[in-house]
Amino acid sequence: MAASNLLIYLDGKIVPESEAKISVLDHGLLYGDGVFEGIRIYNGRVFRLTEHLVRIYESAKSICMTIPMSFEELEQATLQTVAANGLREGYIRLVITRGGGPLGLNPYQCPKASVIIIATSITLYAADKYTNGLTMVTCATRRPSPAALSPQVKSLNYLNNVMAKIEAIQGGGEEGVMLNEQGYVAECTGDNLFIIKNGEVFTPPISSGALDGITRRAAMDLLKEMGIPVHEVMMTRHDIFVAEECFLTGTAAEVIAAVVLDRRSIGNGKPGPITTKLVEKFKALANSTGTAVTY
Ligand code: PXG
Repeated sequence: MAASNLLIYLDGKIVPESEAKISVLDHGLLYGDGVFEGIRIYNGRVFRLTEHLVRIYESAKSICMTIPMSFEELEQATLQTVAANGLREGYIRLVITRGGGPLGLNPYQCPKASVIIIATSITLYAADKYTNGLTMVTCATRRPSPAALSPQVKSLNYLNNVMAKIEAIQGGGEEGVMLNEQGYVAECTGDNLFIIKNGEVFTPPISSGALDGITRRAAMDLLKEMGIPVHEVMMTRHDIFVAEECFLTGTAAEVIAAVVLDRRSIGNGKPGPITTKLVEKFKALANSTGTAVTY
């Protein structure tokens, strides 16, 4: 692998990537036992940092994992890692693994969780997709049932979503629509989904199995400011097929139009006016708010 100049936060120290190593006995690797967050940096500020930190502590609490740092310490470590890398635009990956321990599922045998902070860049879709919109494919792989694991836990086990992404790519698309066990639309593989019909906006409720996305919340706030009603309702693929516009939201994806689902054009097959306006508003918000980094 090519050497990088990345500086990584690992358990209290900021070290070069080549020195940022964790044990092969870490239960994050062995069992997907851990949690993560993806956060964006815009214009030297970390967007919605508090909301992301609240969510990672909630994910950890839900899986009985103690993050071995206070909220304020994790916040400072995140900001310091961004500053150490001199990043003014980019992406932060917080990863908390269960830590090393003997083989066997029992997490109580892992004395201490490990904290990893990576600050770098991420490109989910090619630049032209932000102009022309994404092609989506419905995936056979369903969102995990809440009876298996709460869809709100951003755990290190993202295999369902990886499988869905494979299906989307094999099906000739960039993004996959994931349904819940009942067949209602939940979200995409790493993004929340919205449609526009008769000038109003609709998105699956959290109870559909969608992640309570932080970009989703920001988009809903902006739409309300724009005077556009937003409804959280169960929807089927049919509702997407007959929508006027469709867009996706996510920290990595930002706000992006989706123009095809299962080879049917959505609306006229081009990013629509409400989506285009929302993309502008989101950029303005992201570039003017957030926790300032001290470089
Ligand atoms: N749904 C799922 C299943 C996600 O994992 C989102 C929606 C969007 O939520 P936010 O809060 O980001 O608006 C996510 C977000 C990565 C990566 O590689 C992370 C996500 C999705 C795709 C890639 O860091 N998580």
